[in-house]
Amino acid sequence: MRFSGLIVLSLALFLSGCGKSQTTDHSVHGGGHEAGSAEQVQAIFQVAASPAKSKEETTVTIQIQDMNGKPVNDFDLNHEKKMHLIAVGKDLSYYSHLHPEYKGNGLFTISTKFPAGGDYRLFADFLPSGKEKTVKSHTLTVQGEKASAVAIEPDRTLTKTIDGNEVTLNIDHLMAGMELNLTYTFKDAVTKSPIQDLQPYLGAVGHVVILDANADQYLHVHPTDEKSKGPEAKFMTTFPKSGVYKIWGEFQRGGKVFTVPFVVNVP
Ligand SMILES: [Cu+2]
Repeated sequence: MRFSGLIVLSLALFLSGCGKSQTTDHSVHGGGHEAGSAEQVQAIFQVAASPAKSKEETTVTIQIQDMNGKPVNDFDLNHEKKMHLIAVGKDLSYYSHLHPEYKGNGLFTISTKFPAGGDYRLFADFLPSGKEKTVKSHTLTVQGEKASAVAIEPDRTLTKTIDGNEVTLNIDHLMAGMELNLTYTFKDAVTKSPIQDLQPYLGAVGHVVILDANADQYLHVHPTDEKSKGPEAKFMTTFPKSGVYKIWGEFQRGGKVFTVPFVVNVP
C-alpha cells in the first residue's frame, strides 16, 4: 500500500439509518433503475491521513473489488470519466463533483479539501466493464471547526442567477414515483435574451445530481437531448418517494462550469 497509516473506514458500507447492507443500496440512477450489479462489487473508501481534517489537502482512495476481495480492473468511460465522485456536507450546502484518477488494480484516488468539520457523504458513480452503472456511498467524518448548519428549505421560486446566467427550473408534475421532466431554461441575466451557447460539459449539455434531504437517495440524471446548446436543457427522472430533495444542475458556458442548486418538496 502506498499510504502509511491507512484506516479502513468502511468495509461493509452500511447505509446509516436503514440497517441494510450495501447489497440493497438505495442508490438509483437516471430513469430510476436500481443498480443490478450492486451485489457484485464493493467499494472501500479510505483517507490517506486519518482522521481527515478540514481545510487540509485530503487524499481519498476508493478501491473497487468483487465480493471475494479481488480488484475489479476494467471500467468503461461514463460521460468521459471512469469515476464521478460527488461529495456533500450533511446539510447539503457543500457540493463537490470530482473525478478520481484511476491508478489501476481497481484503485481510484482524488485529493480534495473539505471546507469545515463534520460528516460528508461521498457517492462514487462508476461503470465496471460488462456490468451495470454502480453507485457506492460512504460517510466520511472530517475533523475541524464546524460550519453552522443551513436548513434545507424548499425554494419559493425556481429561478436563480449564477455567473450572469439566469436559470429557471420547470418540473412538469412534481410527484413521487412517476417519471417527470426537469426543464432548465437559460437567459442572460442582464439582457434577458435566451442563451444558446451552452457548451458540452463531460459530453452533454448538462448533468443533474439529486439527493434527498438525508443524502440517502442519489440520482444522477443525464439530459434527454445531450446536444442542446440552450436555451433549454431537459432531463427526465423519477423521485423515488415524497420528501425534500436538492437538485444540482451543472452546465458550461464560455469555458466555465457553473452549478445551479434548487431545493424542492416532492409531494
Ligand atoms: Cu463527473
